[in-house]
Amino acid sequence: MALLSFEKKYRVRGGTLIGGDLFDFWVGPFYVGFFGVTTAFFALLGTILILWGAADQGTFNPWLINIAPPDLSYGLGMAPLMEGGLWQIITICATGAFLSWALREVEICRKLGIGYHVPFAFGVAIFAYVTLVIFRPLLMGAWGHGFPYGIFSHLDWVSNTGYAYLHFHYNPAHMLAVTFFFTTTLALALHGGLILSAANPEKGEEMKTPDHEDTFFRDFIGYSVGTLGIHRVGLLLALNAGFWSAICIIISGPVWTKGWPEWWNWWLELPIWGANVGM
Ligand code: 07D
Ligand code: 07D
Ligand code: U10
Repeated sequence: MALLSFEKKYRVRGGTLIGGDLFDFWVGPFYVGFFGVTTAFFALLGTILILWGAADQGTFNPWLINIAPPDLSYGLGMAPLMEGGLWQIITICATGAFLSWALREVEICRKLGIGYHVPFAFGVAIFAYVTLVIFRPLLMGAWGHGFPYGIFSHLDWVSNTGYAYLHFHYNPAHMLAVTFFFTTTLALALHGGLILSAANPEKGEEMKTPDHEDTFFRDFIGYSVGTLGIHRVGLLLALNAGFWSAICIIISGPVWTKGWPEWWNWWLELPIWGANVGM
């Protein structure tokens, strides 16, 4: 069914989580709903506050805008607006906007009668963000541990935080997350490549079937995970990438305060190496 006629058929009321019929309408291509309104509210307010912070900072250069969290000395209290208070309110707006966006996805899934896989996946990204700016600062006792909102300044935070643990690559959960990110791109390249190779043939040639796709991988590596299965694998890989990212940062500080290379001493200290240890 063509997209436009399908939209006409499915654009009926119902499926909302909250607000009943009140916001159950579309603006152009966008479904609104209660959570569309809350998204717009939080996104607009957050953006205005970023612009206010930028004006106070004296630059509207997008690369240089920097909204910093409060100094560590404010602990878990509120800071004055221009000393981190803006960052605190923007964090509330961002979290509110991301959660609203996820719930709007849920309402659209309910309207369509499809599963909640997409909002669940976005939930993992939100979990990583909330871990960085709420859970970890809470566990470490100061909002100042959150990352600053700025394109380059947030990179400085990542680098500084990494070196605070001497060599972040030795963080075992970071290793898992990086491996999942790399594997996700491998899987997507294989999947995109395979589908295009079979479903988008040269002019004049016939489109091939899923049997061809299965057979390619059976011939190649002895096994095909199947046409539905590859989407399960892809989702699982991507969700794990985000999940282990959240784990790798929540354990840096709240659980492990020394350099990450030192964590690996447990391996050297296993009682199986005999007397030659360290030689
Ligand atoms: C392609 C979907 C579109 C999204 C885009 C991002 C903004 C920010 C804000 C001026 C894949 C839109 C950007 C709305 C404007 C102001 C104040 C998604 C796509 C195009 N980062 N990060 C970037 C965010 C963190 C890191 C780019 C956000 C952590 C590194 C962009 C968050 C850590 C590098 C950006 C966030 C970290 C980047 C491209 C939130 C660990 C880069 C992003 C809310 C996760 C790369 C200059 C992209 C870069 C980059 C946005 C968090 C590390 C500006 C919104 C603290 C090492 N990050 N980031 O394509 O070029 O994502 O930086 O958590 O090298 Mg970052
Ligand atoms: C947090 C983004 C959430 C986004 C949301 C939506 C909008 C709307 C609107 C476009 C999690 C935002 C949407 C704003 C936009 C429109 C219209 C995603 C988030 C909710 N690292 N490292 C990671 C690698 C090193 C360090 C993660 C690699 C060094 C620290 C990932 C390398 C040191 C932290 C990763 C490498 C170091 C990380 C990031 C290589 C620095 C983190 C992905 C090859 C010296 C961060 C939760 C992520 C983390 C993180 C990869 C190197 C430090 C696994 C490949 C050795 C301090 N690193 N890293 O988390 O885990 O995405 O954050 O060297 O905090 Mg690392
Ligand atoms: C997949 C797939 C598949 C497909 C697919 C796809 C995955 C098998 C069948 C999808 C994939 C693609 C299309 C490929 C490309 C995608 C990516 C590379 C991912 C990254 C995407 C982007 C970078 C695009 C991001 C764009 C967005 C998020 C749209 C921006 C929209 C808005 C700002 C409007 C937001 C809507 C809201 C809030 C809902 C409510 C609407 C209203 C209230 C109306 C408008 C609002 C107002 C009047 C108030 C003003 C406030 C605003 C606008 C708030 C925002 C504030 C700002 C400052 C901007 O597997 O099949 O094919 O296609």
